[in-house]
Amino acid sequence: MSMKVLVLGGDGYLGWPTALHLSDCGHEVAVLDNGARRGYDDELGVTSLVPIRRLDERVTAWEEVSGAQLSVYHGDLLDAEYVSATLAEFRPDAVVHFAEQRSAPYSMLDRAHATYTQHNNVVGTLNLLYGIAETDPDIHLVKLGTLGKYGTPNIDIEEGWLTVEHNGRSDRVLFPKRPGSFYHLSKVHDSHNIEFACRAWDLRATDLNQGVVYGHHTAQTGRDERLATRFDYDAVFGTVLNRFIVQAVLGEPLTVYGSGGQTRGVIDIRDTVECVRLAVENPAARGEFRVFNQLTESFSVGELAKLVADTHPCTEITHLDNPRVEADQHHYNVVSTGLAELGLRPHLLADTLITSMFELVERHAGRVNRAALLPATQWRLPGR
Ligand code: NAD
Ligand code: USQ
Repeated sequence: MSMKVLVLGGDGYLGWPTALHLSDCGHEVAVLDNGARRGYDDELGVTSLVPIRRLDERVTAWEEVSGAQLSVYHGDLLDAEYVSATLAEFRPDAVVHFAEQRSAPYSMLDRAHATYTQHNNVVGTLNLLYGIAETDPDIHLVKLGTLGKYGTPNIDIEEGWLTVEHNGRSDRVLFPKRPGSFYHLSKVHDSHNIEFACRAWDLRATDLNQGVVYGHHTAQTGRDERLATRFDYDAVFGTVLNRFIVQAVLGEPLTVYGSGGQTRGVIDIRDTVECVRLAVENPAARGEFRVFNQLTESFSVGELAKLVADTHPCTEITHLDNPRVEADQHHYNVVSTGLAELGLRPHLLADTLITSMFELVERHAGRVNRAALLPATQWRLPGR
């Protein structure tokens, strides 16, 4: 059944391919973005490794390639009236919310970047919750969360909820969170606000606690170079496996922070877009705050570096003093059954994917700003 889906953050790394995937599956899709991500590039003096077109050019290209139209909204989630007016005009069945500042190092640059991140993310999501409640509480909110909300507790990580027994009584509570940056904390605050809105206003929401994403092409973005999504490699916005692949191709050492024992859940971008489709097409019930852990495998950072080095000849691995505050020896076992039960068939990390990404990076290597590869953000305050 075709649904109307509004994709917030639809100009970003994940939002754009997700919009195309949903459109390709027959849904009527609109994208909303305020262009903030392109602004961070200007601020940091970097660009996407792969050239990306303006949002309106991308939309025209998709129409030429697929025959399907996408509606575009240029606007900011911080503008509550704009958010409500957009919801009232487009009348979505589902809203997929990617539109946040998503870099942990960016949020840790200084006080201004920490407060920007939490204000943008938490207030944007609150505006959206009010907009949905006032326009049509039946709209399903599919919210991109992050696996890093949980941190690395010394117990198995359940799918959002935990049954606790205490002094002879028992309750089902949100799983405790101990995240590792002001960005990750903004996602915790979002989750609490959304869970409360589901209880208080009978909204329906799915929180997708996604691991670190890798990869670039999806079935749709690969159909025309004008449909390419962005690819970040710098130390602020680049995610770890994508960065290691760029470093290997450039002949730079792979920058493992600390011992490399820190373990993270990961997911291929082709599975990200599919997970969102599964969540959209199988909505949460009214009043339900549903949580899925969105990862397909787990690796330590050291294992990821070794995988890349074993695939690319003459690659060195270096261990830098860890600029972050995070455990590098810890228990890590994450439950993730919800999306598999809805039918997810994951793409597991393979040499062939890594090799295909070497080719992609080689084609665009001249665009890399090498100085941006090394981490400049320290989690600890100066002098401490
Ligand atoms: P991205 O920065 O490439 O895309 C986010 C988009 O949202 C950008 O285009 C930006 O301009 C837009 N945006 C930001 N604030 C906005 C606002 N106030 N109003 C309107 N638009 C706004 O990020 P991404 O990698 O595509 O990530 C998307 C979401 O997925 C984020 O919420 C992120 O936390 C989550 N996530 C990403 C990863 C990953 O590895 N990339 C992993 C887990 C979760
Ligand atoms: N790391 C290195 N070397 C590098 C880069 C990173 O050792 O050159 C390590 C980091 O210390 C960290 C791990 O790799 O332990 C992952 O770092 P990352 O930058 O790939 O990912 P992170 O900061 O956690 O953030 C990314 C996305 C974010 C998303 C999160 C999912 O930017 O939007 O929420 O992945 S998760 O990690 O599950 O929270």
